[in-house]
Amino acid sequence: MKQLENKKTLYSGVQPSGNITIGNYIGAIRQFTLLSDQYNCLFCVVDLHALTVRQIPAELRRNTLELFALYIAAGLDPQKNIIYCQSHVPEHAELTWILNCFTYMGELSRMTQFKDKSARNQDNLNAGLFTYPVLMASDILLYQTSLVPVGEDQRQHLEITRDIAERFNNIYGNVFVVPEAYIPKETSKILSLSDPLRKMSKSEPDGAVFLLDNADDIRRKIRRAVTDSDAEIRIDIENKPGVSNLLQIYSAFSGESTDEAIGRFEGQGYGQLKKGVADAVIAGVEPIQKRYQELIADKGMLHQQMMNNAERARQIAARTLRKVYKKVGLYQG
Ligand code: ATP
Ligand code: LTN
Repeated sequence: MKQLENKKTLYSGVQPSGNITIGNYIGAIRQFTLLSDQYNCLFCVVDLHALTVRQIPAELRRNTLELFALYIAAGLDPQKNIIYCQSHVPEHAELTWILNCFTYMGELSRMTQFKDKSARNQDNLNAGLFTYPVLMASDILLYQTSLVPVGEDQRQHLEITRDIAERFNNIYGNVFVVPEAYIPKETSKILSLSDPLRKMSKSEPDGAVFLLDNADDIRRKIRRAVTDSDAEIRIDIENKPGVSNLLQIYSAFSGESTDEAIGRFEGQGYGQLKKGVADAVIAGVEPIQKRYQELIADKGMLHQQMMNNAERARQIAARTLRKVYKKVGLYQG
């Protein structure tokens, strides 16, 4: 127990905004499982973030429980780690208000995710989309987090989180731990199979393989993946993004390095490469799918675990929020 307390804190979150892709798995959830023994970990289903894009209520509720089950199915233990739902811990929204007052309009307008998402949601350019990174900073800072494993697309959000934490600490003393991003190069950006110039994304199902897809769908999607015409198997993100992406997916699921993968498939043509990738993905997702089906069959148990974990998260979050309220001068009696 003592040793557990000495570990640093790791925090990450995934939005329940749709089905989880193998990009989310390789870039995020799988990294969590690889790191979880070395840290005190919190993994969040960030449902408040998902609201920045219009959601169908029944689907959001379903996706929330499914993502919770998937975290566990992927190998994260809800007893050792704290796996919980963001809206169950009201301190996230409360700290967000305070930190909004320490974040500049200018820095938020430079966020590329805001620019991308607002271009794609012209009919719903809401203020939540703009202050999304402040809610994310609150998630991270509430738990005195040292390490945040995320995909490349979140690098800028980690930088603004650090800036907000440092700005606050400079005024009020050391209130927040300033977190580091953990973004391993090879797994941080899995590309769309239909357009390998864009990242694979759960809100863009075209070009995405989902973690719960059946074997036939996985084979079909990978067989159709866009490649190029020179038939050479090597990593070259600039000139051969499609083939490089397939090699990276293969490597993540098979456990072989990309060099070993190149050795294995060299000279065999893209058809064989795609078959090998599909086999590796299917073998990798199969045990997760099996465990997931068992878990989702007992919703009562999942619900209970979710509530217990929210309580554990809340105790930590409340401590930080109390300190922040005091420091900024809110009358606490
Ligand atoms: P949305 O399409 O709703 O924005 P998303 O697929 O981008 O969703 P998020 O919930 O925003 O997924 O991200 C969850 C985690 O997965 C984050 O750490 C993010 O960086 C990572 N991630 C998302 N897409 C990829 C990808 N294509 N490759 C690697 N990591 C990714
Ligand atoms: N914004 C992230 C999800 C997210 C997150 C977090 C990740 C919300 N809060 C805290 C790490 C830590 C995304 O869109 N992928």
